[in-house]
Amino acid sequence: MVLPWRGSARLWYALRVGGACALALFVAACCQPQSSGPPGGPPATEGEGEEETPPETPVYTYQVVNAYPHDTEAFTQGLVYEEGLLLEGTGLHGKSSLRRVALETGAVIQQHDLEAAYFGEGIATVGDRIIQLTWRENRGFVYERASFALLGQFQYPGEGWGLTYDGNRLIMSDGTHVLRFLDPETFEETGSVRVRDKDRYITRLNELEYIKDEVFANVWQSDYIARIDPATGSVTGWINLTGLLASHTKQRPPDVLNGIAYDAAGDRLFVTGKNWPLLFEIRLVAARIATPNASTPN
Ligand SMILES: [Ca+2]
Repeated sequence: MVLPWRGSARLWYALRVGGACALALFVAACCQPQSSGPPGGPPATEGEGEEETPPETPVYTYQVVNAYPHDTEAFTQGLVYEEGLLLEGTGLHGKSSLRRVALETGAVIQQHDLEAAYFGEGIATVGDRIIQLTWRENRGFVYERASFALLGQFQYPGEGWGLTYDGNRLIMSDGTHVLRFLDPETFEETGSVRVRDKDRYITRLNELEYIKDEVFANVWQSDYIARIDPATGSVTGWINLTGLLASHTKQRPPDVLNGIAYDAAGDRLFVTGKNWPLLFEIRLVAARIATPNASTPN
């Protein structure tokens, strides 16, 4: 089943989004940091007068609580925790899949392969359904959660990167600094926010996870996760995951960090990377925050 899409609405939408993206890319290019830090990482703050420097955005580091095997054939693009298991969406043409994976062994319990024409991206669960985006095919897939049976498809303009669900809305990234909100039944866009840290737009937002009223977002080609207030788009904190894989293996990361999942009942946070041999449960540590006396780890 392909959900109906109104042609005129699509054209209007494409024009609106296209124009907005062009402007956004121009603005984002103007706002890129001029000095230190990886792409998308915390902004440099040097060079300003002490009295005029705004409070720094908190930066968290991590403690590794557990490390679990992860399939190095999995080009991780979407990750969701599900009662002792993980749901994982993988990418690359000809290798894209939807999987159900045992957390502790990394064993693939169930798998649905996408046709080679599709490059799988973010996934999210909505009740008894799983939604999966594709990169540049403008196509989303809807599966029955238990069986992975394909229930339907939908279309959207622009690229598909990350996806998560806040209980009411799907939240989608597309490689820019914009998060879109989608109706989980019709997949129509219902709003959007532009993500910024102070006066700097944060682009390349990738895999997403909704955690306690915040959106956590991998920033592509960086070791950072942005913590975002979805009401405003403001980055409220950064998680610096530098050295995460190296802390357990001598292997160089085969590709970038990507994949965030949250066990709400157990308050456990999981992260991994594309083709990584390990998936980690981590605990956040407040490493550097604006107030010197408030550095207690949480
Ligand atoms: Ca996720």
